Amino acid sequence: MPGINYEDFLDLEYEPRDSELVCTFAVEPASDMDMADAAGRVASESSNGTWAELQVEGSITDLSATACAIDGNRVTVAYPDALFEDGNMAQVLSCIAGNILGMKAVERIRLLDCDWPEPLATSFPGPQFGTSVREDIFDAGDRPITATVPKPKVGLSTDQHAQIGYEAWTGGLDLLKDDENLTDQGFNPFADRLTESLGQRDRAEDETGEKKSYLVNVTADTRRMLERVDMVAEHGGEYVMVDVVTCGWAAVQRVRERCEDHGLAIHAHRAMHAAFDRIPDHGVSMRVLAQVTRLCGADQLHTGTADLGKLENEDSAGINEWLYADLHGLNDVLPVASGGLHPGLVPELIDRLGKNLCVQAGGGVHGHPDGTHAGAKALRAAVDAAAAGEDIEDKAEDVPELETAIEKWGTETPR
Ligand code: CAP
Ligand code: MG
Repeated sequence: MPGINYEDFLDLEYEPRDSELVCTFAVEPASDMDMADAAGRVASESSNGTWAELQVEGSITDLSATACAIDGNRVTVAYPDALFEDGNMAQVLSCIAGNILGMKAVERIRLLDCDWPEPLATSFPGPQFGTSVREDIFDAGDRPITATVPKPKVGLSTDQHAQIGYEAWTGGLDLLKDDENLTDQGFNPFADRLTESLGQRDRAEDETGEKKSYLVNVTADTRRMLERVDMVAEHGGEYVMVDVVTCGWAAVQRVRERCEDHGLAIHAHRAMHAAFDRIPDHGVSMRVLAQVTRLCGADQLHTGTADLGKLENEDSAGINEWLYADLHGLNDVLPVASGGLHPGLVPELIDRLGKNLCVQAGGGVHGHPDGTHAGAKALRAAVDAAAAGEDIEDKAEDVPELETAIEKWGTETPR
């Protein structure tokens, strides 16, 4: 039984077993500590160690994690499978991203990456649909699907919101998404917004002959979320939107279960992720947050714009690659690029991130000089052109709405 001797948790010759969860951390030890000592403490505090030498008798299962590699500031820790409860993301995170983030033994520590072993990964459901939503729901062929989020974020009445949806859908966009601040407030109640927006969706589908869908924000406490998921199914929706970081993954797991009962897809928004991942040498990387979101079962997830948009993003392309890659047979996840996008940025976006994507723009649609409908036409035309390898400036000769968008925002990529 390991006690206060942190060396018990350090073995640089140790080869992790296939069944172990292997995590990579960036560690900056406290000023009075060397890296080996800090690494041992990370493995100790995140498995079965504590600060005191214990006087506990009896046979106790050895659940020690092992700090098994140190490379510069990178520390690899292997966690035995028995440490984890199957299918319990809250418990997994309490181990690998819990107390260690606040330990005095480290000045800074960041959970960079996890290698999920089969037994633990497959104890989670993963996405129901993943990238197949592009085909299964929209028949989008080889282009990215498109989405918009009404602006202003909050304050539009239900009628205005649904009307904006109609204009966006008939302008050519696939998805209308609620903004993260909009759930069930007096100025735009959830139930009314759901039914009115789906009514406008049906109208837009009839007029365009294209499939359209609505990402209604169900985020709340778990009980309310499940009621809202049921309502979406009852009224013929295909999707729900959940803000996965603010509501927590335990709640996402319940939503995933209920969505499977109804065959609904989950769109994961990630507000508050930057509280974990923005400081580069501390916290939890977006890559790991994306891994956790995939395991818990979201079908699509915001992963940033590869630096083209308004927000700081951590390696969108690398995260997206991970979301597409095989994970012990679990479905993949469709990445959503959003935040400060407009039609002029679409070719570079597709160049950086590929076409297996959802391209979303709020301001870049509703800020079009001729309004939402024109903005939607411009975005869809830019996506169609870029996906087909055509120059969007050539396309703009046939699509005046795109020409106006390019005149307004240009095609320059920000530094
Ligand atoms: C986009 C957005 C999303 C951000 C979140 C917004 O609107 O709706 O919340 O995309 O960031 O309110 O900013 P704009 P991320 O198109 O008007 O910027 O996708 O990186 O999680
Ligand atoms: Mg938003």
